[in-house]
Amino acid sequence: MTNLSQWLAAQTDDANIAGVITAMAAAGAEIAAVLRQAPIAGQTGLAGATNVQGEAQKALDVISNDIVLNHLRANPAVSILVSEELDEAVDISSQGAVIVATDPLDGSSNLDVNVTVGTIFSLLPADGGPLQKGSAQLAAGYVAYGPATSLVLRIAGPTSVFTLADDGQWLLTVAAAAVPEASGEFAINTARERFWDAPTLGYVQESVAGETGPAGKRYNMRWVGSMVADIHRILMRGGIFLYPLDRETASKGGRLRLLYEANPMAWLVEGAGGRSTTGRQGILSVQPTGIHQRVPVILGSAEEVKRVEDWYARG
Ligand code: P6P
Repeated sequence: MTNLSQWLAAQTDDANIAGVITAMAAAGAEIAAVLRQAPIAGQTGLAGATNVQGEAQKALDVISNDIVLNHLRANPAVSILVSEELDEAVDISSQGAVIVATDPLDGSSNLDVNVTVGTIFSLLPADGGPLQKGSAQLAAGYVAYGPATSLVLRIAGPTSVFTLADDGQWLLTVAAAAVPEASGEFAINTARERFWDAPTLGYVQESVAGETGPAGKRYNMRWVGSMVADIHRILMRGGIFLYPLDRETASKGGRLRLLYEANPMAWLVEGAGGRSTTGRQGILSVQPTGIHQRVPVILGSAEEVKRVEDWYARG
């Protein structure tokens, strides 16, 4: 089976990109080992601090952030690190060619109940600074800490999936993920219905109406509450993920973060033939104004995302 270094050699001749991806993969393998033992080590609780988002930091949020930072500090290609867990961007090396934006442990509120969580990361060219559109990404990826530990990566070609072997190697298990254009599965937190705008409500009601409704087919609903878990399902079998702008999140611009959640996931999903939007524009075309900026996130099977865009286009 192809391993990560062989895949990287085939996908890019840029040693900086290959080096940073290798470092993030190593950080992911280290975090996976920590998570497997966390309940025994008593590390699933709170860290007693809050992050810039005002969210209570879990001990493992801080530990995961430190692991990522340690691996990146050892890598001369990295110029700046933007992390969900750090208020300000961290200067790593003035000679670095690559900016890394990361959510070191997304979905950590699920750790206490042993649900899949992940590390999400985005690579940007250093010369443009951290506030570049997602379309400028050099690469993106995530590590999903689930029944298997998966590393999903895309540079400029296919979105590929690796599985962490017992010997510590990342082995290629899906060479080119392909998000089915059509799907009968949507992922949204339906407890927020009272906050939804008309397009979101319209799309969900059409879907729930099933075979006799405008969509003309039956839908199922899945919501893990861990973005990496929901997106990995969509990458593997299709579906649509929605965390739309709603009346409660509007003042903040949305719930999920642009630089280290929306952009990398949009890069990966679009690389697999899926589609992404804020409802009003493609996620990768959003011009960031801040490193912790939030945006509405709708992405997945192209036909489903297009139906949501059509609802927004009706105004
Ligand atoms: P809600 C986890 O906190 C997260 O950032 C994403 O991983 C997940 O998709 C979302 O929030 C869940 O949000 O409102 O359903 O708890």
